[in-house]
Amino acid sequence: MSTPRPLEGEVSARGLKVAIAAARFNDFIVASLLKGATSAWLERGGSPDDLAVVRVPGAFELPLAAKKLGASGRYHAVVALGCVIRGDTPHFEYVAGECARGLQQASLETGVPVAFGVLTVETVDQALERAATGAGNKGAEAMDTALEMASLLGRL
Ligand code: INI
Repeated sequence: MSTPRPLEGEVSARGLKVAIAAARFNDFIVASLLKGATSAWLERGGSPDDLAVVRVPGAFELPLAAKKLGASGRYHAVVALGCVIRGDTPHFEYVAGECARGLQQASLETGVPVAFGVLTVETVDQALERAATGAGNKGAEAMDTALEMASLLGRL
């Protein structure tokens, strides 16, 4: 007996509306994630008119914005972008942990995919590596994940 063909989503932005929620904290990194996510959106065939960008103060605020965007019914997916650097904050675990937990909760409660494009790193160098232009930009990867999940949910 042959293995059934897996049901998968397609990484295409055609016909989709997506919202990006991006933290302003550590904007020297988040701006590059935002650039990566926006470029990926356009490369995957998205229209600039169908991409919304919302800014929040820090990573801790991302879950509420993601939940509200998801619950609005206007978007097929949400991409959350931020950067939490351990060296910057003695409460790293709280900010990073609550951000991750809250984003997952927002996704599960709204049924809208929320991609986790939030860097949680030890050093600025690690953050710069993951926000560099081209392959490995975590903002671009988060956008691709959001598109794939939006497509998959439409097929389930
Ligand atoms: N927010 C971040 O996005 N990254 C950080 O590294 C960070 N540090 O270092 O504290 C950070 N703090 C702010 C936090 O997200 C909230 O905006 C703030 O606590 C107000 O609720």
